[in-house]
Amino acid sequence: MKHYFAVLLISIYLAPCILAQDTSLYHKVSILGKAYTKTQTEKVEKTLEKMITSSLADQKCIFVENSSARTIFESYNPEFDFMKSSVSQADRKKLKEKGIDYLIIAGISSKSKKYSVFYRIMNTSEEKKEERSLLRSLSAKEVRAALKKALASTDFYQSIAQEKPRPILYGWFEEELSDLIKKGKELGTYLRTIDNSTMVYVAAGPFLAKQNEKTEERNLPSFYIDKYEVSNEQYCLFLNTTQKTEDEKGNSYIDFNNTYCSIEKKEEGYQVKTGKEKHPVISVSWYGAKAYCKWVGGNLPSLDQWNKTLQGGTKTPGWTNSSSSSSVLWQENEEPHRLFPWGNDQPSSFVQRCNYKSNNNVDGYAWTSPVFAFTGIGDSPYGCSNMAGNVWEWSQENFNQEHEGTIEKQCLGGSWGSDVQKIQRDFRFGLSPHIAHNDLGFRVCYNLEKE
Ligand SMILES: [Ca+2]
Ligand SMILES: [Ca+2]
Repeated sequence: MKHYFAVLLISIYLAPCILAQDTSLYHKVSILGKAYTKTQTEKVEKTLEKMITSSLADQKCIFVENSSARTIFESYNPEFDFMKSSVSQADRKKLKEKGIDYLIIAGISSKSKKYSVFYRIMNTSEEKKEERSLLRSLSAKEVRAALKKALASTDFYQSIAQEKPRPILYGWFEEELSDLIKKGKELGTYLRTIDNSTMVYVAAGPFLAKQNEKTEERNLPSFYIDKYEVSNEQYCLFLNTTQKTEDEKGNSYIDFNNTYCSIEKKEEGYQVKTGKEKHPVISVSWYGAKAYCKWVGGNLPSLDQWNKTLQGGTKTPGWTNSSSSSSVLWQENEEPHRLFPWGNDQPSSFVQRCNYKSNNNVDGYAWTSPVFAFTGIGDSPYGCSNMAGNVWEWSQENFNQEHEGTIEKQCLGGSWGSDVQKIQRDFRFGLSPHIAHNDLGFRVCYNLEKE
């Protein structure tokens, strides 16, 4: 997971904006893939600042990173909510009143681990809500060229040589952490900042996979996977940020007409129906699930990733024998081919462990439950919740069956409407990627070692 970003890449995060001051830009630059010190990043920052201010002359502008800085930005600027690709007229007006002429949205977009830097420069006087005012768009190539020039100066390299690199940060399993993921507060949890998602870590190593009715040991590289199904609240953030409800081929992401869909379009943007914020998003097509994953830089889980997360590897995290503070120890997996995330016990042997079609709704839910409702009690060995029940989940695995010209995708894990057979590990079925159901959602898998 170390230093695989071969080229010079930048990410811009918003620093506290002091709008009242008359200086132009407030931002912080970090170069991914290399541990740079604060002083080093400030040098790069200055270069960028010069480059952009020179293109905008004297006009006042502020920097906004378009995704992961949302929380940071809003905590400093609670009166604004413009962390969307499209900025509302009301927010532009507020900015204009503060004397801000331009809003610069900057960030990195990633596709198959190839990152590009983008800028959008928006005129706050622009009155149309939907239309972006692109005064100038800088390509990654232009930005890199400018940075390269700055970095080539002797001064810069001399100062780098004198400074110590930033210490490398480690996760709960002593794996090296990337800049994109933070260690969470709870033992074994991680935070993906862009959508505030909690993840768990599945370490590299063997697990038991089923192949043609035989069981074989198979290795997988390490990955992170969402602890919970993606919620309505998170999907709503995605819709409001990207302002897209279909991909470039016109494949729809979400079926708002489905009676059970808990996200609706209002004049001020997409909103979750009250009380459904923490419930899993449903009525999403495979395309809609995939687009969300792409937005956060991840992917849907493969069948192997799903099964390993569900049943554990040949070793599993020994939560109880771990010292509560620093890292997690390992132990033998006593049920390496288990039927349910928690083991081979039926879901209601002693306690209710998940949301499925239980007799008389004894699990407490006739329909979806909040994504964290069975945390702990129904978790997989790695701490992943709802891998049995609540909603079926889209995977990236094909079902090898054509349906109106498209290949079906496998749906995993069962739902609130599934009986006990259908929430077991090996029960799965295929659906056309266009389909959106009221018991079908997804979660994100985040493989940092691929490619
Ligand atoms: Ca139920
Ligand atoms: Ca599920």
